[in-house]
Amino acid sequence: CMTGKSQLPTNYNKHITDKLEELAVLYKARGENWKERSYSKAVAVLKKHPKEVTSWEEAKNLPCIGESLADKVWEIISSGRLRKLDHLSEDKDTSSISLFSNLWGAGLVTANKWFAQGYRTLDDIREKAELTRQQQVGMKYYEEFIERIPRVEVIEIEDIVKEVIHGINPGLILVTCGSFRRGKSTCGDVDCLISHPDGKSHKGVFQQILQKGHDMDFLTDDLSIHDGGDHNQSKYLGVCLLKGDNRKHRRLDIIVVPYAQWACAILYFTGSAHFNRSLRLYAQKQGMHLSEHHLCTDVMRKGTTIIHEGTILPTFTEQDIFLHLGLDYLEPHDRDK
Ligand code: DCP
Ligand code: MG
Ligand code: MN
Repeated sequence: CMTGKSQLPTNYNKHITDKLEELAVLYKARGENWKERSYSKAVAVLKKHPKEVTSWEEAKNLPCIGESLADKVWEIISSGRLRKLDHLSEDKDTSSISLFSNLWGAGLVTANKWFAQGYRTLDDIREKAELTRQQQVGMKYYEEFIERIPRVEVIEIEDIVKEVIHGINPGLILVTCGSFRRGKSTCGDVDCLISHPDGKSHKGVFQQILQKGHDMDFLTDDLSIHDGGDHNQSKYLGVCLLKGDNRKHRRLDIIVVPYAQWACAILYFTGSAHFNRSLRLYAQKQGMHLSEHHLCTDVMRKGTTIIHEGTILPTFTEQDIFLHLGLDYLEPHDRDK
């Protein structure tokens, strides 16, 4: 939802949209798709609204918000709560499904399938469900993975990865992206982005990192390994463990990119995912195409399919990307929409 010519909108109604979004997620988990859609539409409208909504009438007058939604908005404004949300999050069936979809490698489709097969608890899943290799890892660390990682520990993990890459080549650079770079106090995982400014010394580094990481028992389990070769991005999703007592297994992503893609990669992996979607859509409206690899101009589309790739614009920094798009630069802290 990007409006205006040069400014991304501020969400003046975050206290309302946070709760409605949570409720939409629960409706989705329950398969109540039309409710999920109407809540999501209302959330989009409220996020774009240029001021804080303070009355029932004001809510009711907005597009996509009928009487029942205006009631919900008013309940949040007046009481700070939403009873329907409290009620549904305590509901047994709904909570089984969200319990299942918190398993790494299982989405809502799988969670609903397991529910339909009669499974209700994690033990049911562990004992009776057929798990993929990724889900088996997710199960092994279920309790550890649902806990978020404090920033100080993210830095400890980052330091180990830095030690590893600098043992390979001291000129390699690393920036931890994701929620960490957006300044969150806790993170779901650690997203390490790695490259080399000479444009060529990133080659072969990906496999060396994984080798060394396993040899020193820092990397304990792999979830997914994609080696993009010398000219593309390589991506590792896995599990790491720091040395010492009372340590927890943590989710670690390692991405190695050729330096030509650095700016677009750092922008993409900083997120948020929602911010990325808005920015891609905005680029599309300008006749451009933004990905984690490049920003292209003069893209030709037929419907939503790209029929001509266009020209890659030079982007050395994130600022360059905002400039090409005609947007004011946003600091990572302000990309949490
Ligand atoms: N990303 C995206 N679209 C997705 C998944 C990821 O654009 N479907 C991008 C934006 C994310 C970044 O990759 O910010 C890292 O992905 P994470 O899943 O690690 O998300 P965050 O780091 O933002 O949050 P968390 O604290 O949950 O890890
Ligand atoms: Mg992350
Ligand atoms: Mn991640």
